[in-house]
Amino acid sequence: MSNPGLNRRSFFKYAGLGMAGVAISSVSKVAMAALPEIVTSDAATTQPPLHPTTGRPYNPVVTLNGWTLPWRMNNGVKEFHLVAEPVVREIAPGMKAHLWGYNGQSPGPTIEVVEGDRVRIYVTNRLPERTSIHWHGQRLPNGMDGVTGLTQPAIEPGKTFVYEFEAKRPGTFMYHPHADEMLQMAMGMMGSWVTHPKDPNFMPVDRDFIFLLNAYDIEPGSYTPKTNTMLDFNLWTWNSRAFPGIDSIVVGKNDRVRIRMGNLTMTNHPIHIHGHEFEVTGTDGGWIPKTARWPEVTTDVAVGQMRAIEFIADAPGDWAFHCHKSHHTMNAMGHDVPTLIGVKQGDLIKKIGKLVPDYMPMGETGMSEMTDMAEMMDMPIPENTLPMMMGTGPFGAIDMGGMFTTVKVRDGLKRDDYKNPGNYKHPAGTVAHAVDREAPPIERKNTVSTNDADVKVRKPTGHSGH
Ligand SMILES: [Cu+2]
Repeated sequence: MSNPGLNRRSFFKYAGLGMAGVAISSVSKVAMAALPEIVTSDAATTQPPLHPTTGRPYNPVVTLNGWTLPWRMNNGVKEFHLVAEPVVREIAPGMKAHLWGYNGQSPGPTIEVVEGDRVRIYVTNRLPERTSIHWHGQRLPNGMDGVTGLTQPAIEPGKTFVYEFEAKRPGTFMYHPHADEMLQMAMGMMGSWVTHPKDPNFMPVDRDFIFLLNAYDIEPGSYTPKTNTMLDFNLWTWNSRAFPGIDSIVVGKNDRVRIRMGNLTMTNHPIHIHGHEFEVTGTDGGWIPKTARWPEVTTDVAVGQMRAIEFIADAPGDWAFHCHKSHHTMNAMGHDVPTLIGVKQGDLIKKIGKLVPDYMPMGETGMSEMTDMAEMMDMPIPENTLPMMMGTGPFGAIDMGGMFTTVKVRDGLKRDDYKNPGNYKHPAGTVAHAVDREAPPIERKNTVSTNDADVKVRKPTGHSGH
């Protein structure tokens, strides 16, 4: 492993340095050595794909703003070690959240195995309450399904459990607790799982991305999510990041691209791409035969679902890629604000100002002014809070937040080059621009008055030019 941002808090490391016998003297060496080392990451940026050096070959995925958990081979069994623990996650520059997650981050690391692998996962609980892990979508023995009380006793704080099963079905899955589930998932406990096909040439792609849709309700000025919120979340995130904190999806021109998305929020997300059409090629139930696919530019990902989409990235540019629910491309300040378009606030401000000295009018011409104000930095927003719309592009404010990023299609990228290539350079004459001409006066065909009850509507006469 040469990924930056990874730390090894391992017994083995200290033993190797001759420091054994200090902290571990009270624990049997045999018991300690039986557990795989714990690898953690504190990076909130996308880590390079982890190419397998042991076990069977496969084409690794890239976890958006995340990473893949290294494993060790033990007599032919792939062994992983997950630690459930409190973590600090940067949601976007300027805001950190106190979440629960796995191995230093929320979401936890992606687990990648190959169809037919024997997998053993140790789960250590460093939370203040009991937990378990459910392996969403997997074929496994009932007792490995991770439902506290139903299929296993809870993993109490300080305890380590082991799960073991064969990764039977190739596809995309998720993992999350099945103990105090509402609270633990609202705190960020979840991760992705990919079982690669035995045959690396089955449905090959050039770039393969994965992330989870999640959501938080963190009051402006605070750090910890409100865990009883059912629908009114104020941070809509991909892998616990909100735009502009979500990395771009960087792909080469003519690459076949797969994006796998799992939804562990409380509502559906219609995910939309610009400039391309895709097909849904997989769900958490398996891969979809070619004859059963159809073209789309938006696909709804319902709660508890995974969708894998695929497209040929043949159109160079910086293409928006986002949830189509407009409230989900907004950050914390975007809620509970009255619509004030067209409301002249001049006199009102003076009156309110006497009662509330800090009152700040907003929204008179729409909400874009919010972005401008935030950027001018003269707008007092609470500490640790993201303005509702952020992000700057080459042409000005992008007015977005939440579940939004860009697919950047570029010529001549090297394998494993996922660096942000900067802004797209548009060929001359291909950018929408202002015209220096007056718009003609509007000629109204129908008259509808909303000013009085006596509304007059003239019906079309059948020859008005349509
Ligand atoms: Cu959404």
